[in-house]
Amino acid sequence: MMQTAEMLKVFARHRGNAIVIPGRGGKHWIGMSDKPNRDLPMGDPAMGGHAMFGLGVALARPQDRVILFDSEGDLQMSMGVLATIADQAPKNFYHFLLDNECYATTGGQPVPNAKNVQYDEIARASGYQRTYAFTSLEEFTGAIGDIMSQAGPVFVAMKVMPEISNEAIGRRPRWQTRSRTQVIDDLQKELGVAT
Ligand SMILES: Cc1ncc(C[n+]2csc(CCOP(=O)(O)OP(=O)(O)O)c2C)c(N)n1
Repeated sequence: MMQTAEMLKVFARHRGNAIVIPGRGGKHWIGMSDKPNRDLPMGDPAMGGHAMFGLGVALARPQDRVILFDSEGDLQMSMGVLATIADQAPKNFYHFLLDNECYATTGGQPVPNAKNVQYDEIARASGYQRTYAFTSLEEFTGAIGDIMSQAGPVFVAMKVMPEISNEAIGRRPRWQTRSRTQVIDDLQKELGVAT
């Protein structure tokens, strides 16, 4: 397993000008992103929606690369999205999965069959042409350059250490500095898209 923050540090060197949806890695990404106006941190949205949101952004912005950091609890809520993404096959879409084998945000409850589900194989069987699975930061570091230099859609499953929170969500320090509306507004301005 790797630390999400360490993995994101490595990824950051390959981000280029991509739009990044940091998902449940957002609390780490916010301190290391060099292009915050091209980030779409959604905070803690309804589970299951991140991948569809990412697909929508990728289809709307074919000229930009779109990177999504999904999580396995979210993905299990809406596994059918993998077939939809493979069907649409956006060349600019890079689908990363933070698999910590539990629902860390809400106290670490186990995700069904967490140790045995092979998400990269599910993505491949759903039609993704390129899929990867990494358990160590070293392997990930060695492969990320090549992964980002090829067209999407690509799926990259990563085993990450759970960072379990038990404090009531309302009492946790807020890492977001912008509301969702502000985040979308900032990206639209950055891209020169009329609002
Ligand atoms: C539909 C829905 N149900 C429940 C929640 C409460 N909730 C927020 S995060 C979370 C766990 C998410 O698990 P995972 O996607 O694996 O990410 P992790 O928290 O482990 O980083 C839950 C149950 C929610 N946001 N949406």
